[in-house]
Amino acid sequence: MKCLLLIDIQNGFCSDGNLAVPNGEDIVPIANRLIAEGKYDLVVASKDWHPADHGSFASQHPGRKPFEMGTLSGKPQMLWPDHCVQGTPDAEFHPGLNVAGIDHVQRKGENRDVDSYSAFRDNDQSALTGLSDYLKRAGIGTLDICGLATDYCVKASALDAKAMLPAVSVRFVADASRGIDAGGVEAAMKEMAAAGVRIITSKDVFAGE
Ligand code: VGL
Ligand code: ZN
Repeated sequence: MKCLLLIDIQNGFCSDGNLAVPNGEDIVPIANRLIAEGKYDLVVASKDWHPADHGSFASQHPGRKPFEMGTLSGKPQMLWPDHCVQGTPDAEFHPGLNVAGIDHVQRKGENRDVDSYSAFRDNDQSALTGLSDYLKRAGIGTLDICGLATDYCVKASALDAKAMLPAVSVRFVADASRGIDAGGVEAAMKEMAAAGVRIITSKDVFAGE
């Protein structure tokens, strides 16, 4: 069983989004090709899905600006612009994404007191989203992960997949992903590789690897 996990391919992380990832929308046609031609048994997509008063938003910390470090529930927290607020266009999937090809949507980031980069669990590693049980029940053997942003939610999801699904082969599809910061992307790739995540491209998938 092969599963494709698309991370946060939402308007908020594309150009004109509230937390735009440079050229984020460039991955949409690649994601669509993966959905259509990647021979996946299961396609799952996550959505960053924040309440309007989420504690990761700089707007909730008087005097603080986006992209400054702050604290949330006593832990260091990057303060973000308001993004992916539940029910707003910013939180919708990119309009070019083939949503009909998605079997299951996993929301995350709904608790205002903790951020949730990973599609599997909150950043404090306590509350689970339910995705690991869902994938275990589905009996998957290979999990290919891509999306936005490589240096935050994609990395966190890939590392959690390795930690929480030890029997599953986890791969990061590099050309189907974009990051917020170039240095952060390089560091994220090293961290994923060190944890046993295989770095591949969509070409490898189409070649049947
Ligand atoms: C993300 C920062 C804040 C992401 C989500 O999807 O990578 N990054 N919320
Ligand atoms: Zn977020």
